[in-house]
Amino acid sequence: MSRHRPSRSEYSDSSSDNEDDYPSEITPTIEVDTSSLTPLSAQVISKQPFCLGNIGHVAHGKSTIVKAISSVSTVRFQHERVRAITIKLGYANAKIYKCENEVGCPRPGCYRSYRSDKEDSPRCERSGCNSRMKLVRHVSFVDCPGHNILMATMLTGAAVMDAALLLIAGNEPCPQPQTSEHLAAVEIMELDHIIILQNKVDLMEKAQALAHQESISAFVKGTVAESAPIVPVSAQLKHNIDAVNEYIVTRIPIPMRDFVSAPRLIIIRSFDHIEIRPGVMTKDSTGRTHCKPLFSRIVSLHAEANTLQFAVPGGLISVGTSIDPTLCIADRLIGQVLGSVGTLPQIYTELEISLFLLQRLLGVKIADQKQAKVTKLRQTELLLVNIGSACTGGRVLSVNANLARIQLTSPACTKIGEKVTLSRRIEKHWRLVVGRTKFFALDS
Ligand SMILES: Nc1nc2c(ncn2[C@@H]2O[C@H](COP(=O)(O)OP(=O)(O)OP(=O)(O)O)[C@@H](O)[C@H]2O)c(=O)[nH]1
Ligand SMILES: [Mg+2]
Ligand SMILES: [Zn+2]
Repeated sequence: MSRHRPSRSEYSDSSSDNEDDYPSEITPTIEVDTSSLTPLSAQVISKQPFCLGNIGHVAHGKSTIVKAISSVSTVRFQHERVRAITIKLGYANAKIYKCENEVGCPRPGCYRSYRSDKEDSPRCERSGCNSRMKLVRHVSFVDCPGHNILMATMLTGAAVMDAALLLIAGNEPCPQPQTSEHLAAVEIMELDHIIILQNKVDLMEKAQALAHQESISAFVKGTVAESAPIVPVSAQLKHNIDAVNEYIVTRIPIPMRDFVSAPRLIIIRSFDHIEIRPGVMTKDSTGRTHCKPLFSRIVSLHAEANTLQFAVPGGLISVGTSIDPTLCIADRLIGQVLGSVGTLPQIYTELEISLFLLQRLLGVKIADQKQAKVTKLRQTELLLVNIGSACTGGRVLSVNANLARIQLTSPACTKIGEKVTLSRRIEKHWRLVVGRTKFFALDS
């Protein structure tokens, strides 16, 4: 065993106690020439997508558009079905193809999308065209809940998005509260590739739809979405989905990926030994939190239905480990970070951040604009802190004009310079109050 490996007793594995019990045929060494990989390399695009967030106000059609593009329903839980709203982050992958018959199959009809288990060069389905279609994009939708009480969940999703589809229903005035709040959140995450979908146009007259489109343009002026295309669609009737696919291909650049750096989920070979931080957290009698990282090994890698021999950055990857399942139930590990043993960033309990208060509260409807002004952070105030994908409470220890020191309720594994959002409890629910924040110093 190498010196960097944890000792046997530190493993949290519930399965085999003896490493040598792993059958030899499932421990292949996978040769990957990382220097020649790109996100469009055949072996990458075919298996692994990049992340496209679906954001916007409740019931504006985020889940319906995911279904229209990917043929996958993100509604997985009984209580979501009953209430007909999204509660947890939904996931679905889709492959987007372009017909190679440029003359016979004009745009946007030459763009089509399918589930992610579709082969890489299927035949075009347009009658009379027998050409092959080329796989041009592979996307992983992160379908956010739009309900105003689920902002914390949306912020967790925002941490993994490479680009976003902002859904705005045409049958309601624009903007609705979570239209603004979600847009502000992705702006803080420095996401600048956004496509606006004006949904439910099947319910509108043309003149009405055009007037509504003007109200969208006015709303996004001066925001990161100012130059985003606004595509009229009916997610329900699957109208104009080919145009949405075309915009995804032509307007969203392939995220730049680093395939060669030292590992933190950069390259994970199957059966590597891994560490998860902060791991299991316990409080001692003095109230101090102790973290015990989890050690395990990878037993499988998947991107939705695709089994992966190796994983590169991009899209959502499910990593099968031999960790005791009771440590993972009820989403207990959400926000934790996985990487090779000994390579993960530090665990922090206190942050010092530079902050930029939002001028107005975005997530609520308040008739009186004065009330909607965001008041300054107060010492001892308890906030919701999202750092990367970690989400925890935070007590304000001190604050001045644009600096605050915050003590986290539970420690986070993160790095200096990571993006942070702060939300305040208003009328029982978390509302985004601080934008454009980065922390630059902290205590571990
Ligand atoms: N008429 C019409 N109805 C639509 C369209 N798209 C979605 N809907 C309906 O609008 C309702 C909400 O759609 P969802 O896709 O669940 O909305 P959502 O944005 O995912 O909602 P949350 O996740 O709860 O925020 C459903 O009843 C859909 O059938 C559309 O293009 N036209
Ligand atoms: Mg939904
Ligand atoms: Zn064709």
